[in-house]
Amino acid sequence: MEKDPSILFRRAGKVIPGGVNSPVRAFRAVGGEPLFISRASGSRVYDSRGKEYIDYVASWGPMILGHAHPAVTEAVARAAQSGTSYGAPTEAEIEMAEIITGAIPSVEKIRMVNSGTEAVMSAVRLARAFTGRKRIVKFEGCYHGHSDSLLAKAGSGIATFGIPGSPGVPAELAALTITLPFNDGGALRSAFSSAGHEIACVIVEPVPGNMGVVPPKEGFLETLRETTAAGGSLLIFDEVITGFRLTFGGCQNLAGIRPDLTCLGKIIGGGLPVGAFGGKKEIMDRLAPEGPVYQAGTLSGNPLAMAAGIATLKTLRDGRIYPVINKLCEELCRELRGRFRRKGIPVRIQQYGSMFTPFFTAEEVADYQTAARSDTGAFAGFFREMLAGGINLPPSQFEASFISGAHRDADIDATITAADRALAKI
Ligand code: KE4
Repeated sequence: MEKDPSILFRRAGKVIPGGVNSPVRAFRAVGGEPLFISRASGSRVYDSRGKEYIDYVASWGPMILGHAHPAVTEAVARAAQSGTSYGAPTEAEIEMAEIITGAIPSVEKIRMVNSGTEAVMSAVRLARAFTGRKRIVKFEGCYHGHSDSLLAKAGSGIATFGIPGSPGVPAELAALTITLPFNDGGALRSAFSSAGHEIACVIVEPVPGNMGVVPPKEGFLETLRETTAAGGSLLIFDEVITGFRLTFGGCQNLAGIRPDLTCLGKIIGGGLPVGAFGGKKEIMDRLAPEGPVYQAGTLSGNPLAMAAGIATLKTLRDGRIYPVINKLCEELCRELRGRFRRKGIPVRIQQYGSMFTPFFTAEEVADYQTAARSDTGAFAGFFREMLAGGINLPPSQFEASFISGAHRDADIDATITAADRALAKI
């Protein structure tokens, strides 16, 4: 039955802050009211009025196979027949851990949690315990979830709303987070020359999606690895987005870099709530009950989430999807670049594998300062016209769009047609 999204949004606003359970969904940065999605299948989502959209949000990354993939939905339905949670170890958790440790060589042991935030929060605590140091380094525009130490100059919703940090985070704690410009190896080296002995870890999105897609410059990730190793700090790759997005493993597999700890989420849960953090045995074995570093979770390794994640990873495992979705992404980005160029609109479409972002700026976006100089008003206008044309893009300049295995040439063609119409109007 069709439902008016405005009525739903007003009803939601009475009982949910901002009417949403995650801020960036509220369309505040692009104007208008959010869609209320009633169902999704393949490359499409359907709103509460039944209107169909080609989807590039992909639930912010997890839906690499497309929505309602039968392997995933059948696995979840099957698992649910045996119950939904036990609070005890299950074989499925072993299988998940074996798949991930088999795919990412730097991950010798892994702990399942329920979100990317939890994965990062736990990995940072573990790094502080393992090194006995307090300070952490992150990069401006990278988003690592909403745990207190990581909200400084973050990307995603923090960048979208221009929130400098977040009220409620004690200044004493925020002061322990050093924020540096992404792609600036020199800034990292000087931070280490002045405070290296205090730095527990450096955390980075190896290919940031949370300031929009910003590829790492040649040698940057290597500098992080060399500098942390020399300084006795841990290198944490936050691969919540990039894990199993760019290859069957982490972005680290492609970069040939072995971080000390890796955070995962999104794709490994197949759309159900999952996060994970893993790394070297000698570090991971400091975790309770093996070691003294406490970390826990009622629903960690939940049977339904494991079923969805294992079904997703088994479907990805032969690796055949990656060249296909990367090629579709290249084609879409190439066509869009041509359209904007012919209209004389300065847009920089940055792509990495099957993720992309149209930045409304003429300059190369190499860090958050350049991303922030984009014309977010022009992005919002383009977003609204594309939505009207049946294309569901992420409602923020500082996010990534994703191609799934369910997208076809026809979806790309329809997206280009919608872009032609949108450009005629903005
Ligand atoms: P969650 O706690 O939202 O599961 O994961 C936090 C996180 C950690 N690391 C990276 C690299 C991430 O991208 C995220 C979450 N991503 C955002 C979108 N870019 C989640 C969307 C939202 O906040 O609604």
